[in-house]
Amino acid sequence: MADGLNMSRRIRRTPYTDRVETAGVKGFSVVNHMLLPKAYSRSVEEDYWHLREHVQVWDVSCQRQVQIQGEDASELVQLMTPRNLTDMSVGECLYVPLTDVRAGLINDPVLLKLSEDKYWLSIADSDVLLWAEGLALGKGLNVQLSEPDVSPLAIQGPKADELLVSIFGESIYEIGFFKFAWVSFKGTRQLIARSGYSRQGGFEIYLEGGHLGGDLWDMIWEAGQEYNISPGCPNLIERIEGGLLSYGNEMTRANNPLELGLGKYCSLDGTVEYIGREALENIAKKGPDRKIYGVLFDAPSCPTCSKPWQVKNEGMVVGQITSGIYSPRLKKNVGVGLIDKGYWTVGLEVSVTLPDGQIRGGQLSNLPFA
Ligand code: THG
Repeated sequence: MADGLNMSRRIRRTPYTDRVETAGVKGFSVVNHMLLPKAYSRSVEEDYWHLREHVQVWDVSCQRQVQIQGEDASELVQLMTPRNLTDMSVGECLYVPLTDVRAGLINDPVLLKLSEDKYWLSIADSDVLLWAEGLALGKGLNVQLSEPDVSPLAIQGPKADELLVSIFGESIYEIGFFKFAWVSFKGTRQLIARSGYSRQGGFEIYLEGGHLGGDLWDMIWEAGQEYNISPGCPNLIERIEGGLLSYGNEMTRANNPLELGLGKYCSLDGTVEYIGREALENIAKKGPDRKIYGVLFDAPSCPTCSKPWQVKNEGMVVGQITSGIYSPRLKKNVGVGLIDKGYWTVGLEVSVTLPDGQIRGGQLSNLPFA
């Protein structure tokens, strides 16, 4: 299959793309109509080990912000998610499923509360701004919606704390998980959160002002030399092992939050009103028809999963894998996907059918993988 990406203006560059190219990027994906680096000179496996030991800088500008500001901002944000936001404080980040009227998933962003009347939804790959515009219009809400000039740069890995302390000082240590604070950079105030799309710890700097992108990258890069920094990107092995879901892969609007294990982020007792509440409560009453599981299956390494792979038990199709890759740590392939009701047993013997027809033996596993 051809993998080349023909660039055009419609595939937006980021404030860091020039640096990413200098750093030797080998390929991109497109998320939110924007470039996401997918590989540098080293293999995914080498990057995986490096991420677990050192520190990496990731251009995740494609995590665009949908800014919701105004008198009715809190009302609109609550309308968009089943997660109860009543007690959310300024300075907090929350992972929030967004649902449509059938409780299908629209997106699974990180929500940031900047002030009592200002929020950012840091989105995965779908056009949330248009959905929000439509809701605001239809409900007659007093909000201003925009995609501000904000481009997250992630610093991930066990040495991220030390690296950022060396730049911004000891106050970095005080930022709690999924909390944010402000740092000064070149005379501007920038938001920094302890978050990111890995389980290795780290931060995301939500750079406001794209013209500062090159300078921010350079500063992190230079200070990072002491910590064996590398350019990187969300790592598929690490993400699957860590049970981090990917919108468009593990979920689309055909899926609801309960089957994806996001029930802990859903209010189901009627205390808050949101789009899709009735549908979600009905699914909860009945129980979901399928549930997300890990699948650990035999080597050698599987190809890229661009079309779901059937998972069978005793010859019966019981689910499908939507992302998979070889784990050099577990010495098996790790996959993730939805499994039908009746087969929800960790350790259940299954087989996975790869695109070339090969059948590999495996077992259902909990997420994250041990
Ligand atoms: N960071 C930011 N924006 C993002 C992502 C990110 N937007 C797109 C995508 N990633 C959204 N998906 C996720 C999925 C999981 C998590 C974050 C974003 C995550 N969840 C924690 C967990 O599952 O343990 C914490 C959840 C919580 O306590 O609220 O980290 O990575 N800016």
